Amino acid sequence: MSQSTIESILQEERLFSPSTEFSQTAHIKSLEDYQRLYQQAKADPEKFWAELAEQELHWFQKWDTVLDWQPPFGKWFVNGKLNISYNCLDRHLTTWRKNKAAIIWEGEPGDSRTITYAQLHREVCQFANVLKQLGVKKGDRVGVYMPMVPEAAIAMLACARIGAPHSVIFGGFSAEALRDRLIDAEAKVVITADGGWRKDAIVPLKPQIDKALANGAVPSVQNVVVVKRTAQDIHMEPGRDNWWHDLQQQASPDCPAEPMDSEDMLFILYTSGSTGKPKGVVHTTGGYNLYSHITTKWIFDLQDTDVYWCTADVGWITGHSYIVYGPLSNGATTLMYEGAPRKSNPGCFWDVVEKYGVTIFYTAPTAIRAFIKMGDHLPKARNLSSLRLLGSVGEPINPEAWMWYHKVIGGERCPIVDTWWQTETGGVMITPLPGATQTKPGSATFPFPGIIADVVNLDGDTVGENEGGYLVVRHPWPGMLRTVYGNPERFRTTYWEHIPPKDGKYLYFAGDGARKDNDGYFWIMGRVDDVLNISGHRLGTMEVESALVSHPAVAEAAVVGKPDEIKGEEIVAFIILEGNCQPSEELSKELKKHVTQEIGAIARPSEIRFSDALPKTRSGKIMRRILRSLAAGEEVSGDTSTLEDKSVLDKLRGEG
Ligand code: 7RM
Repeated sequence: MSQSTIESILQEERLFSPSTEFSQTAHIKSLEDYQRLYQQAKADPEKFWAELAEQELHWFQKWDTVLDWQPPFGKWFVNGKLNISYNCLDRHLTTWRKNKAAIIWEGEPGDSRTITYAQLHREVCQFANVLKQLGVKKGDRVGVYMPMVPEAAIAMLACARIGAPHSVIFGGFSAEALRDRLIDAEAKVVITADGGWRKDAIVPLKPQIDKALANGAVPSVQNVVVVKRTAQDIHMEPGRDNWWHDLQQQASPDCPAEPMDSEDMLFILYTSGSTGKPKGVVHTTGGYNLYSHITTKWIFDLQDTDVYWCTADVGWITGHSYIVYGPLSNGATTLMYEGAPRKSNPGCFWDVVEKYGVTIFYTAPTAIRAFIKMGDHLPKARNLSSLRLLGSVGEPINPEAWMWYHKVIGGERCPIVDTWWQTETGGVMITPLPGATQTKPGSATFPFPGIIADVVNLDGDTVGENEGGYLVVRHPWPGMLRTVYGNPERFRTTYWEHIPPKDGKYLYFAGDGARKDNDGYFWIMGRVDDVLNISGHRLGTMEVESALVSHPAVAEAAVVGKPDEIKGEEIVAFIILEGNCQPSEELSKELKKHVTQEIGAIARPSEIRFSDALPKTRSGKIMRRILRSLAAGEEVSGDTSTLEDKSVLDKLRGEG
């Protein structure tokens, strides 16, 4: 976060109350209601979650223990049996929602489709049978590498229906990143499309799959299913590749949902950490179903008349919890949009809001800041009066962006929910409840009922009011990750032992810095580790550095984030070249392209700085703090006494 943002946040005293109108019909109607729920949950968390699980979900068989906590390993609703696809589909078919729109899809260029609950159920059952025919069994992992089309949600729900954990890989990831994830997950089948639409152009997806699977690099993969979306020529490998529509047409629509154990794995989703390769975050069936369901219901105040739109991609956790599972489990209408604002159509988001009468809109601060720059005339030329609630996610929202969102998009009548959470938490953890919470621009406000969040020092002790510290959670919750796929040690050390447990009490370490103000409001200050947040996308510095050093010209690389007005952060890479290589504009371009090939465009450095040394401690650690100051063009302040070679600083300044 930039210095000016921090200063404006520290001065923020404005308070915004939900309108009486909004509160009256909301699920949680007042601050007192919230506080009562919060206290009940705190006093007896197991009772609180058990009552909700009973009321909100359909169980084939009830659990016998609510929580089995063997820190840091937790099991929720032990021996309960359910299926999230049943909760998202079948149970709505016996109600009037049978013919309600489940998914409204707005595609590019100009395609659209509305799928009712009955139709979605049929498609999911058929595709579940397709997977079975391809030999996918309960427990087998399925990779999903798709554009934003309904088939992505259908594939996820079909996997869940037969108990095959999915691993969705964002369509913007390169063949290399895709291969790493498919290998780690040992995927048996991969679902993809020929291509997707991105800013008026076709992005090839199937060729990336071919590249990832070439030369038997992922031996576990036996079949690929390809949705025809963009219809360009692609290679189809005989005996391996199948067209979605061919298989789907022949499949029976009869496929009862498999009764899954609460703790059966529902999905793996890869996310970046500060060290090593991305981690496969594991979520399980019962706890995740409940947590994504109840957070969607209360935080977005879902009512049956709502048209709900979350602009995330299904390749991220926000898409999992708040495009697919949460909204569908609640029987809501969820909108999926394939497009993105672009020069040829900068007002496209507002066109979608107007076209479908969107009532709830959930997006990221980076998008809001881009909208501000595009100009108020775009939203002002559309009728946005259907909107009644706005949400923000992915990174801290600066008060200026919050105020613009409130005034220009929300017409000063829509509550804003600034939702803090992570891939690991499964659902939103710190957030306003829109009918109850008075909001302060830039603050995620209070923990969701049942979430015991705190700001602590490295000893695990609560820090004082307005003092910065580490954001932690003191009690397990149903949506929490259960492990890191194939690496329980990494799970333990990254999240639960970073702050050493005391007297058997384990704290979940989120990796974010935070502060609580005099009124108990949480202010999230950004990552405290080497995780970057580029336009709300999470990336590890190490990942980008490994990509850079895999280029033959690079001897050493150090990557830092530099504050950016729109993206939040952008990537600056400091590079030491191999002895026989010379810095050049051309090489700089080539290295950027290389990172795009190795990881994807989201990891492309915006700046390459060649150097002949890096600031290191005597023990050889790169001092990123110094590089961050240099990248931001700030004075290097603070302690530099551990710097091994002080002349490095002058050299680096000369380069900048
Ligand atoms: C949902 C998601 C998680 C990281 C997290 C934070 C940052 C997310 C907010 C936020 C401030 C917010 N999952 N973050 N939401 N920071 N205010 N409302 O983004 O796993 O991809 O990223 O994102 O640093 O640790 S994620």
